[in-house]
Amino acid sequence: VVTADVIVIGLGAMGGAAFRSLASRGLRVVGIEQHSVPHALGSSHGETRIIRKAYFEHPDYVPLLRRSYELWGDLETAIGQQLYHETGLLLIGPPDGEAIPGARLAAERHGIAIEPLSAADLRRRFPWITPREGDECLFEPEAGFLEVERCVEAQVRDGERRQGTAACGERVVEWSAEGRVARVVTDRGRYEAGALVIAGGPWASRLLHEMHVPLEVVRKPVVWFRSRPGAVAPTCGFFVEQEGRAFYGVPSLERGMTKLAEHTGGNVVEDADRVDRLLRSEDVGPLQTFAETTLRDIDSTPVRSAVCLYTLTPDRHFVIDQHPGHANVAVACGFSGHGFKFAPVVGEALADLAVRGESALPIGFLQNRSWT
Ligand code: PYC
Repeated sequence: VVTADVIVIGLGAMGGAAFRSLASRGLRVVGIEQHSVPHALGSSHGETRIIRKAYFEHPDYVPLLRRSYELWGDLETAIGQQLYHETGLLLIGPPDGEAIPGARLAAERHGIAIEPLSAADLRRRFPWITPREGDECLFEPEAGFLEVERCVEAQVRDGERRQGTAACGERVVEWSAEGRVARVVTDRGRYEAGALVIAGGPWASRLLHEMHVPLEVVRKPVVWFRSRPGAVAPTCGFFVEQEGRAFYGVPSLERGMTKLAEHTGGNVVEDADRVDRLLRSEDVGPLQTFAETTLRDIDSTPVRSAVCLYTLTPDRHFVIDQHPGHANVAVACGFSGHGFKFAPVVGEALADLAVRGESALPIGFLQNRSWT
């Protein structure tokens, strides 16, 4: 039996962050990952993830975002490399949609800089995007994107540098907790510790069935397109609501390329181990239509693609909590397609919950969730 102070199940974005946070507290931490670090089978791959602060989903996320920005910066300093690119973010949508009023509310409540842009401003500053008649537009300058795989990898490598042990290619068979002992059995070994963190991503339901969180995993294709020769390619991230759907894009690290995806919709995945990874015409069609109407200088031939997974809660808010039956087990799940940017602060909260049973971080609105 391998012993540790804390075991972390899952070394994706959230578990990897908890692993690093625990290791940086001088604790003996073992992280167990069924795949590799990083890998392309879950929710944290595809080159980039948007990060922003005028959080339309709910203003209560903003203090967590502020801490997350700090912690991403701390990780960049620790590894001596850039992970965050501050390109700014355009938010476009109807005035009575979810995104525009929600971002205004969060920005007002928390004093976040956002610039309303007129159609003329938009044409001048961002000529590559054409909003619909009647849409409003906000620009958030202190937003951008993170290099997703490099972030996942950096968290775990920095945790290892601080004496954490990562066990990759091991699948958890069962876990249990009793008093101040937590045990994990994998297909390759046995582990015992004082506390346990469970961050299973799209595999969370398998690990947390006693919690009865009604999680739904959906398949999310992301596709890279090139701008036409001589055209100005998108220079910043964008999130566009139209007709009850939402599309987003992020400039690729490869010049002239943009990643596009739909945030809404997605086919339900019954088994996260059996996901159709091939790009289908139904995946590309809505993105091409969006590009034809809104990003007219993009060539609609897909260049490359990936399939990611969202793990949705019914209200799309996260779960970050103690396990209801075990005080020394901390859990995080249901990041609902908008969690990556929070990874380091989620890791910090999970480490607090596992070790102390509480956290000073303002996560109350993501705890004791009820599903009736
Ligand atoms: O969290 O900003 C976000 C996001 C945009 C599209 C998908 N997630």
